Amino acid sequence: MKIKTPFIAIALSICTTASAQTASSPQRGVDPRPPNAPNQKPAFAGQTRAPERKSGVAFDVVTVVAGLQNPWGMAFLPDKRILVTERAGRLRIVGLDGTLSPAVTGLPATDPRGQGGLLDVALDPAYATSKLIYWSYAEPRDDGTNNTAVARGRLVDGAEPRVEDVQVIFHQVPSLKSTMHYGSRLVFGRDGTLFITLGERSITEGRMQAQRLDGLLGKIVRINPDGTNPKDNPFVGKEGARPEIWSIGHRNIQAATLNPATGELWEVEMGTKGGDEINIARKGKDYGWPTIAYGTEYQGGPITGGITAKDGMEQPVYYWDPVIAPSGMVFYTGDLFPAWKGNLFIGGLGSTNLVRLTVKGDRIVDEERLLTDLTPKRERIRDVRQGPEGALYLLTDDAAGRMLKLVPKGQR
Ligand SMILES: [Ca+2]
Repeated sequence: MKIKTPFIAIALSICTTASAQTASSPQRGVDPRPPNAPNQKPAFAGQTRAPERKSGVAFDVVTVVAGLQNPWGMAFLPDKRILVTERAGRLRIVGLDGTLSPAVTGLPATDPRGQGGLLDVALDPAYATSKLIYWSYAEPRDDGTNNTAVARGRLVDGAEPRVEDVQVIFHQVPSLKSTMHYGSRLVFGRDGTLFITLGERSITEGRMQAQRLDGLLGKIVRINPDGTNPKDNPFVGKEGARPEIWSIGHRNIQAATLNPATGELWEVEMGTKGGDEINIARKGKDYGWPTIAYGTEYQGGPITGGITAKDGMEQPVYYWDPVIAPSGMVFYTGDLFPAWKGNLFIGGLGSTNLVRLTVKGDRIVDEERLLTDLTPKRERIRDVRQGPEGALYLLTDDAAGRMLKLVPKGQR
């Protein structure tokens, strides 16, 4: 692939000092595997296979706690203890000494089949006074269908923690018979509204609704913390459109975070075979799924009409072919790793590593893969967060999953 942009020139100059080998082949990218859709062309230079640049940062990987069953999301309490979800339906609190609390009681039942269960968790922006926490989950229905839902409740701390005054503030509609593509990262915007990233439930019936305004499959929604709809959402007042919708045409978004430089919502979504993509989720925009997409169907063959671009539909900032199967993302803003400031970190489930990207404005200029040799085995990375002290925290997705933290070498 021929890529010529001013960004590459910048990255190349960095590479020259960092690694002679990288500098000699700067357009190779970090993934040696061939693309699944070799005939597809990026919409702009640098949209895929950014040059590899090793940041050369020395760090230790510390196990914070082991024995978590498929942990999915985490949130830091003001006293630095950590809320962590286990997909089977448990919310627990990791103490400062690494001990795990019993399951927090009072949460509604979840549907833990397939990719479902208890998923993300977030603190209220005013948690210090409200004690409210929010969580997303696969919500079972009496007729055998299910949907993504979000609830909030007041955390009552102690030896037997519980939530009280629980309110379910969001239900994805329609419910479907599927155990996949729940999306469900929770991100508070700077204005205090809550973004919920959603999936299209994988089955054809759901996929074909991802660009429709009368349902919430394949959308990012934006709600007030009490479940009401912000009056400045893009489709409020439009006949036949759901007022919760922020953006449309998404596949399955398990990672999203605010860009600290702009306050905009960045997200990574699971694509098909060769089409994982980063987007900046902007108000009212259409991100194209399933009309446009990179990659191919997992069972083979083109997606929809096999096109990758169309007027009125947004191009991803970046895409991966082959895919990483992303989950969890954060822009690093801490002081423990000065060389990583402003970098975007994304967890790889399928790639079983941690992706580091250098971001310049709305573009990705280089890529690095970290934790390619996690022991005792290669582990799927489910979530990535920055701790209050500036360490990077990860969850590994396994029946015996772990919470890990990356700290500067020798500073554990
Ligand atoms: Ca897209």
